[in-house]
Amino acid sequence: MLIDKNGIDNHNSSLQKAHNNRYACCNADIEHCESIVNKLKDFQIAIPSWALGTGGTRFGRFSGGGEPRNLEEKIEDIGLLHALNRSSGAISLHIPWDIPENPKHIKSLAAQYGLQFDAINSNTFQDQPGQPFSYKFGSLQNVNKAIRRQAIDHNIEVIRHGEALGSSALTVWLADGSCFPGQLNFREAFQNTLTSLQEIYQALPHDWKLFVEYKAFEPNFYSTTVGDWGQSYLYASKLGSKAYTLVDLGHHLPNANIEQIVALLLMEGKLGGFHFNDSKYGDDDLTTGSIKPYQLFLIFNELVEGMDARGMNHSKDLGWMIDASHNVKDPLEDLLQSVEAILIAYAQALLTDRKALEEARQTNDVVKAQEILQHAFRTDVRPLVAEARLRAGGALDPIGLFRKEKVRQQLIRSRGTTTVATGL
Ligand SMILES: [Mn+2]
Repeated sequence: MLIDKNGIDNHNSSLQKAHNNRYACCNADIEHCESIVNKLKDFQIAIPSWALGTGGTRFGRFSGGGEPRNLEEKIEDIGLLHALNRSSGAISLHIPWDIPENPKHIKSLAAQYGLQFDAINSNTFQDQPGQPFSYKFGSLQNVNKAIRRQAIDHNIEVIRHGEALGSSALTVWLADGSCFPGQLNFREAFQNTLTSLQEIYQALPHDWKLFVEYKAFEPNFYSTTVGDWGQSYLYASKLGSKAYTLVDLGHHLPNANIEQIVALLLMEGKLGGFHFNDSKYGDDDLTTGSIKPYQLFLIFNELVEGMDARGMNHSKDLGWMIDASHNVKDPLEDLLQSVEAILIAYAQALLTDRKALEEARQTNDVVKAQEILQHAFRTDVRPLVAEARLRAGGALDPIGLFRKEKVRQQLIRSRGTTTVATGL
């Protein structure tokens, strides 16, 4: 392990005094500070196996070196993140990019780092070497039954890989759609997709969930067969109680009110999971909280309120995952930033005065409602997040320690400068 307990302890003691002062101020100022810290400590965000290398665009890819060369090294990298922040205790695999050849070994390796296996992801948006049929014109929606069959079988195979690792959810994201008007019969594409999903659903173990992820556009530019939350909700409702909608922040049209979508899906018991990222224009896959931190807070505000209304466990009852790509940053530093941004938004949502907000709403006091939300958003909760990390055995300043220990340089030394991790 490139970062050990000793290193973390030394790092923390050098920062402890300043941190204690900051935390004491928060504790004096914020009601229920301790209970917020405990909830932060429990909150875990899964890291996808495809986000540990440098991401590319269709124009180019600029690797920073030291990328993980196989699944074992990806697990090591996530173990490193988890050691630093104690909030990245799960990994989400993408098949076939990361097929666990020896699941027992992979499962025990992950356990050594305190990692569990989160939702597992299928891939019918790319053709794989040796695959008999192409997904050029869609997978589960395809007009050709044999192509649908191939895509269904792939998803069932993914479920079996997940079972062997202890996952309990399958995420299906389909690139299916059309690029030009007239290309597809929308109803037929929907029906084919539904029938295919029904077959996959039948193959789910009894305690599994199926997440249906939607996306407004790209790679298809005229229609997407699971294009928005309404369409995803339609599939999830028709499939049954184990099927849920998955919200990916970057998969909406510009300015969509994602917090409202979240509120309604939670109300209907159909929100299954979340993919975090941020965007300025479209599915930019930027670091969570880097562009619209207020939106992230408003989403968490609805998540906390909606989950509490249904008596749900914040840390366990929804699937939380980062789904981003890093084309100019060190992927590990970027992931540390994303997790931090998520925890900050969550902490701010937890300190929102819900009783006062409800009173303001009942009296149509719009000014007061805004004041309450923005008071929470403008509160510096970073000392609470750091305190939660400290109590869980993590580092007070994860990126600071990552840099001080020259982790990337060590990874480059052991893995080389030309390694390319599988993924996007
Ligand atoms: Mn996603």
